[in-house]
Amino acid sequence: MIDGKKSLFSGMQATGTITLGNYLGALKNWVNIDQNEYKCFYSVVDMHSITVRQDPAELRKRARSLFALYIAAGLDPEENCIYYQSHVSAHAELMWILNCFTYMGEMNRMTQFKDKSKKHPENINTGLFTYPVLMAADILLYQSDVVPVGIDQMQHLEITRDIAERFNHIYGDVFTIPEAYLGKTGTKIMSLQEPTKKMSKSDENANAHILLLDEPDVIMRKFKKAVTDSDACIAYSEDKPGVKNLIDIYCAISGKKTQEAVAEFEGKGYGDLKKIVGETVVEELRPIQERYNDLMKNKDYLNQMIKDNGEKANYYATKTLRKVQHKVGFPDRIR
Ligand code: ATP
Ligand code: LTN
Repeated sequence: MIDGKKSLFSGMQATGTITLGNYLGALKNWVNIDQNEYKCFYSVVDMHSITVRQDPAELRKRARSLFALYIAAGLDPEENCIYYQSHVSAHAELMWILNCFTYMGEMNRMTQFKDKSKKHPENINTGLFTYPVLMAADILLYQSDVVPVGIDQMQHLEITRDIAERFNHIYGDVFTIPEAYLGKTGTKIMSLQEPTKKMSKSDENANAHILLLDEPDVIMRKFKKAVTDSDACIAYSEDKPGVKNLIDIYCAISGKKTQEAVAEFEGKGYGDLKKIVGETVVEELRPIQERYNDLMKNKDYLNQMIKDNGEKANYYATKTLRKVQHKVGFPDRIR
């Protein structure tokens, strides 16, 4: 709890322009969260990003772009604390302490580490290995009650709970034990080219994903090229992953139920389906893109939000950090 409200934390890496998958699986859910009920912290987790080699100028640009996209998608930066992880040094400091309460065996089991090591065999660094401990520090610093994440992050959330429980067991009630929050539109959005694989921003085939800043004609073209099957009948089934994915996207945006959408497409062909879904996506993203373009021009406003929210995040994070430092036996600061 923070200021009498439940505390909520989430973050996204600034490793590329976010996709429709990130938006429907994460960002859109965040926007629907009731701010009267939750005190929300949304971080651009740039410290996590350097577990994979990044071009410095590019990372800075992407981090700012993601910051603006959070706001453009509908998160009010006066109500939600939106900030850069690297501007709050408590994340790294708490991570060090938590490292000393995390076992090698636990980290060895993490599937994301195994996947990313395979993908980048030339750079299996210890940051990649201890990535989940930094994530635990993110969450625990803000005494988070809930953490909206996609299903792929559940393993990291469980380890966060284990670390927090271990710490509390030794030192008393220091950390809130967080719960995962799987949002309403939590469906996994799949690749448009290989619909059995998730849509991912790091996919090398640009036709496989819709980026949030793709132009309308690009979006329409990508949907036109989306892989379906040779059957020409619009049905919602696991045997038809391409069609199922298009229907899922349509429902996640329109709020319609699957059956309702299938009935609506009855008698129509795949060409119509792709066109309608493409148009729905274009219309959903249009206002976001417009707001994004305005924000990126409004440098002073964006800078002010970065500064104010960075200070706010620092205030809450430091409170927890000082408590933890005292508990483990670090000498208190002399005032
Ligand atoms: P990368 O391709 O770089 O591994 P990613 O696109 O998988 O990244 P992340 O930055 O790891 O994205 O994820 C940010 C958030 O978006 C997470 O909460 C994750 O669960 C969610 N997410 C990512 N991809 C999808 C998807 N295809 N469908 C639904 N949610 C997704
Ligand atoms: N690991 C997450 C990003 C992330 C996060 C967090 C999500 C970093 N810290 C804390 C929720 C809470 C990812 O790769 N999607």
